[in-house]
Amino acid sequence: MEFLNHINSPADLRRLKGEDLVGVSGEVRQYILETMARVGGHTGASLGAVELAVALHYAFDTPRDRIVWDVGHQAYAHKILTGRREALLTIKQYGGLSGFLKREESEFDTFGAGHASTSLSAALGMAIARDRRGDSNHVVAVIGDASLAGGMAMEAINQAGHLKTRLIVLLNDNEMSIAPAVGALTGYLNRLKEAQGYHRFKDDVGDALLSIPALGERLHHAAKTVTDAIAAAVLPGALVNELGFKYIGYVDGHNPLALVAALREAQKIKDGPVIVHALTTKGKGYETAEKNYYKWHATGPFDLKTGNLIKSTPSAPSYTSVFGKTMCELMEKDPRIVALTAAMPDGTGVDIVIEKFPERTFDVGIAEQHAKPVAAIYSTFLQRAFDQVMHDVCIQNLDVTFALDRAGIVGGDGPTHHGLLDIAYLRPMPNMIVMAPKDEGELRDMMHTAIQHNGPAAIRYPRGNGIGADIKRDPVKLEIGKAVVLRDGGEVAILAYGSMVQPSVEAADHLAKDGIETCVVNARFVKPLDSGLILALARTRRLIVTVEEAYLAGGFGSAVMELLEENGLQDKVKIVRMGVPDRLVTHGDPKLLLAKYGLDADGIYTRVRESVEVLDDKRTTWQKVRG
Ligand SMILES: Cc1ncc(C[n+]2csc(CCOP(=O)(O)OP(=O)(O)O)c2C)c(N)n1
Repeated sequence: MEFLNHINSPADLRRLKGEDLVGVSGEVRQYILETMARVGGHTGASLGAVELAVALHYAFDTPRDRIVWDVGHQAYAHKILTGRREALLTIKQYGGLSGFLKREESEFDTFGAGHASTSLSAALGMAIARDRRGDSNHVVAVIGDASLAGGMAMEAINQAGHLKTRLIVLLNDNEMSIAPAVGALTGYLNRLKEAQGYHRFKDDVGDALLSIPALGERLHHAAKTVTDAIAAAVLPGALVNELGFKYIGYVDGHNPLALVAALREAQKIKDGPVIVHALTTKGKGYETAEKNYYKWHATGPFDLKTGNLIKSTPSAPSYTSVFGKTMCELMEKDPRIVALTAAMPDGTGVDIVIEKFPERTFDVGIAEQHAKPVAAIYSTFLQRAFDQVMHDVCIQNLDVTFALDRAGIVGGDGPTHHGLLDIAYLRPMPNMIVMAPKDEGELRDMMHTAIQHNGPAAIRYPRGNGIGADIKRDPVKLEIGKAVVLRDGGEVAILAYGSMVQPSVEAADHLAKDGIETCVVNARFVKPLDSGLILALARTRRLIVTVEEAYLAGGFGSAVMELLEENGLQDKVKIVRMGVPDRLVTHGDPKLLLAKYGLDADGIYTRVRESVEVLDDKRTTWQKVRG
């Protein structure tokens, strides 16, 4: 690595000659490929943004100039150029680099990310702060075409144009989200590319773009010779013009010199925001990834020579695939059902539904805020639709099912992607039913139940594979608000929710061997709770342990405590709540993270044992006092 070995910060990059940038980009691309082949990650997205990162750190004085990446999944080249080259091998692993952007990780990560469409608001805020300070640094937001269509990004565009704030937006346009990008804005961007004027611009001055330095002057000269409304590489497009943005484009997003030239032109614009429109190819430079851009957005490890993914064969199907197949079955039986996804058809299992029912399946783009009625959305992404769930669905008691994939600890994607809040944000909403299956068979039952139910319902299920339950049998309608006692006896009751049922059963087996008999309940519903059963347990047991893979605050255990308090039983029984405490959960192997919070069979066993011992000690002391 002729160049990379000597680039430990963007300042090193900026010492190189412009013509070296092609070589640097080649090395960065190769490095990403070799590393991703070993550890996996957002391979295709990051390959597509190599030259963007190189050009940005070359053209701007980072970190004084601030680059704000949207989502951050495409920023591996940025990580490599900002002193994290070696560490890239640890990406998404416990204790290693974050898969997205993180302010604690680097001064070059100006804004933490993970969710889409936030960069423009953040960058606009930074630009306004700069102006108030009387500073002169640049602020650049880098955003993909799909994320640009997200509501938050649109809101920021509206505000930036209105304020005329000096701000640069680098649009990474590859016509893709994870799946092909959808929506009117995508159509607009495509028309922009097809417009005659822009082609003329490209033909007439394209070569000039490559010849830096002194590019600006040549461009001005060339532009004067173009007869239509193209002025000095600042081209007002219909949308951007109306909204107060200048437009520079389009630029070949894999030509670092052209990009540097365009970014330097953008730096000269002082009187308002400007969009630099770069055309890129997802998976650029790796044939398999370019061809299968959809699958290669993110990958596991792969064989660099063949491009074959290295996959272990799972023992049971994933919850996601059980969801997708069950949706198809349910939609076959009931023509009223439609499926929705927000830019995640394959991640949520809706991809097979689209194939079978193209007319009844809708990809709404990265717009979680307006999806209805069986809406398959990751738990973490539904967070941004809180008000829409309440206002648009619960208040009107609409018949909408929310299928919350990736609920709980998700692993490598870390704190932005863990789905730990859904119980807390859904539980207070009137009319909402909230449930979680103990296994993939029960997921099918719950989908069937939610669809039969009139009114809003949410089902949360974890990332990854099921436990090998029977998914052949027909799904059955469950009684809403009814829990199931899986094992009875003893003075202790473990109330487990969703993914925590299985480890609780294992813990109970282990406890029984120690002579501690426990009752284990599959709660099924956190709303409505099975109050009859829980109150009866509170009256007859010494200890109730609630277990959930979610934040404790506002979660399942909280719901149980509220129920006891409402019924005056809060002092009757000792309650221990197990779940995730009030702190950010890092990225890493989910098993390891769950174990860290005691949320596995061993952890549950230990906690119950300790709690029983404390109670026994108290009992002994009390008996001694009584004499
Ligand atoms: C709110 C939210 N919804 C969904 C996602 C999942 N997601 C990650 S990257 C991505 C595609 C983004 O597309 P684009 O902005 O065009 O960037 P590209 O990957 O094509 O470079 C999606 C949908 C997310 N990160 N945040």
